[in-house]
Amino acid sequence: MQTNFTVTGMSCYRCKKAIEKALSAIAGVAKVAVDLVAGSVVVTHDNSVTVETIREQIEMLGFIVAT
Ligand SMILES: [Cu+2]
Repeated sequence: MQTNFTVTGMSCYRCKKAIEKALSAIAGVAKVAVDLVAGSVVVTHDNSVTVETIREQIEMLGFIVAT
């Protein structure tokens, strides 16, 4: 399944890398696509990963998840 998050606070390549690294480390996450311009993070994951888990990981890095 694929979940699309709208994330505020991602401003540069390092933000992108930090999110990709943190979310890829979650077991069950297959793919992470960060679009800095659109402010979106699209995560491809299996059913063992909840939206809440992904959201918490993004927020722990200091970003704000709108959806
Ligand atoms: Cu940055």
